[in-house]
Amino acid sequence: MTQTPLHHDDVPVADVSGTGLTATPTQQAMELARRHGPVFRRRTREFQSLLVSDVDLVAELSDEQRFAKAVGPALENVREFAADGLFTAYNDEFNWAKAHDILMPAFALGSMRTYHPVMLRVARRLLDSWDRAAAASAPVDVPDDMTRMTLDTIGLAGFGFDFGSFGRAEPHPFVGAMVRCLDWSMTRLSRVPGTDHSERDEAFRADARYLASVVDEVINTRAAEGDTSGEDLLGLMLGARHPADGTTLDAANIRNQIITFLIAGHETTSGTLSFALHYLAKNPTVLRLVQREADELWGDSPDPEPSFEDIGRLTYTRQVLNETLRLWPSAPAFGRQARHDTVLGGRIPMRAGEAAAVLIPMLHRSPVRGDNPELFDPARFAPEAEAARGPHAFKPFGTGERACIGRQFALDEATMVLAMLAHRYRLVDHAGYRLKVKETLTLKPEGLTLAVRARTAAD
Ligand code: MNH
Repeated sequence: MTQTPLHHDDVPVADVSGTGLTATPTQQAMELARRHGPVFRRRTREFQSLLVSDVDLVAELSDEQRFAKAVGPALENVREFAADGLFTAYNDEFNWAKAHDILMPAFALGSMRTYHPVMLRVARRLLDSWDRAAAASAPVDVPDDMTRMTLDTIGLAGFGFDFGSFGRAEPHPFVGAMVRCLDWSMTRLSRVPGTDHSERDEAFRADARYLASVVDEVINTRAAEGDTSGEDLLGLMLGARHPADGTTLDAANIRNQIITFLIAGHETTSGTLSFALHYLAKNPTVLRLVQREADELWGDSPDPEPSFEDIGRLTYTRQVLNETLRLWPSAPAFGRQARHDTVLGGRIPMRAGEAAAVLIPMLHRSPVRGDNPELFDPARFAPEAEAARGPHAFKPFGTGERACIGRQFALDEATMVLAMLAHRYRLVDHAGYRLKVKETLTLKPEGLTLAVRARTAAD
């Protein structure tokens, strides 16, 4: 998309064309926002972005009459391997509306109940693995294990495909290839013109081909079972006809959707759970409250059987996840573009098609949060307190009709797993971990390990 921004305004400009984007562009942008305020232009050598974290401006950008999703430079790169999948489709691409309509039923409230047994089964794989680590007094690699758990869950719940991640010494190779593809999409934004990137691009294409080969395996596994119908994501993709024209999704689009869901369906949930475990290990009082909530449901049963209804009862655990997503929204930005010429905040002219990016971590630290926005405090998400802040102060799942389709899926999965882990283990910050946020388009706590011990009556 070409942009011809107007400049007759007083928006501060942060020029980073000298240094370029760093390896942690979100945290770099957060620093720039601290310096330049809640709306500024970031200028690199190649492009310029309007970065917004002011609640009122975000409320305007969320107005679907005036703005729509923008597929910005980063998502343009992701399109190189996810093409017209739901996440990276352009608003006016027919396959977006078609796939959205066909796949929506899989995310209706009633469908969440059908995923519950699979989520529980995979959660138990995680507990078995942590039990073994506890018995051996070995620390656990938190982001790796959360990734094992969330990848197996979306694989089984969405596609009936078992990645078997807990039976592997290293995460499934899909994960490595995916992380490198995401990283390529991010670092491609900060390339110095004139330098040779053919080696990296070749490696990227090999990784993208590998992701596509995993998709073939997923489809062939279903075909071998002889039944391509069904209510899960893959069944809907292969079988469901669009009401408007009676056709199913085409083969190329199905592959793009499978790649999209295998990535979007696990990577961000894994980061969120990893950050949440970090905060629980650092905040014993909060951990205690999560444990109390779980104990009330499951007593001291060594192998509880959480019901689907239990998830709705884990309200404090949900607050912990919301507070985690406030501080480190694992998908940290989303783009919005003007539908027609307009003026943002009464002073920033935007041409039709011109885009702004919402810098979610800074929106979530805005002055409406009070004096100490850096403090981890799940009490902020007590229902009355959050309702008073209105709908635009908290946007970890984006906004509008292109908001996250998997939000309920992610929250159900994360809430149950977090409560089950807190119920069963004492989390020990054995290494005195200092939070370091790794960026590969999404965010994760780098190098987080914890020691886990079975809880005793005294805990
Ligand atoms: Mn999810 C879109 C964040 C879990 C599938 N997701 C988005 C967007 C954000 C987001 C932000 C909007 C991006 C944009 O406007 O450009 N998603 C998350 C977070 C979690 C998450 C923080 C977990 C925590 N997402 C999931 C899960 C799935 C999923 C789980 C699937 C099972 N997300 C999607 C898809 C889209 C999306 C698909 C694109 C929807 C669309 O544009 O129609």
